[in-house]
Amino acid sequence: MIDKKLEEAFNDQINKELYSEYLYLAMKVKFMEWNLQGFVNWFDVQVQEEHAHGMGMFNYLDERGGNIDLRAIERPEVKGNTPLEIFEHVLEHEQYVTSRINHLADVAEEVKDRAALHLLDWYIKEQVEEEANVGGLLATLRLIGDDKKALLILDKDLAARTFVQPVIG
Ligand code: OFO
Repeated sequence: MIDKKLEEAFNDQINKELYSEYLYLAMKVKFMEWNLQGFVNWFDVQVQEEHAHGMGMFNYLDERGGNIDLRAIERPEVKGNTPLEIFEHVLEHEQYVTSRINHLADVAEEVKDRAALHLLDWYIKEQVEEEANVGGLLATLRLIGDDKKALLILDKDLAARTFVQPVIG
C-alpha cells in the first residue's frame, strides 16, 4: 500500500522523467543538424538514462500496489542555438528535476514512508551526479568558446560515453 499523496507525487515525477527523455531527444536533433556525432551519442545515453529513471518509479509504484497514471508528455522546447546555450538549458533542467525529486522525498517524509525514502536516496545521489556531469561539460564548453577545433576534440571524447543500465534502489 502506498499513501495517495505519495502515489500522486510519483506519477507526477514519472511524467517529468519521461519529459526529460523527450527533451534530450529534441536536443539530440540539434546536434544531428550540426553533425556533432559525439554529442549525439551523449544525448542518446542521456535519453536511455531518463527512460530508466522513469521506469524505475513506474516499477516501484507497481511493486507497492499503487495506481500508475500516465499523463500527456509536454512538447519539448529546446532553449539555445549553440552547444553552450543548450548545455546551459540542460543544467537548468537538471536543477529543476533535483528540486522535484527533493519535493518527492519531502512528501515521502511527510507520510512517513521509509521504503520510498530508501528508493529516493538513489535518485537524490543520481541527481548529484547528473548536475556534476553537466556542470563539468558546461565548464569545458565555456573554456572552448569559439574554438571550433577544440569543440571537435570534445565531440570525439563524448563519442566514448556508453549507457549502463542502472540498478535503481
Ligand atoms: Fe532523471 O535525471 Fe535527468 O532529468
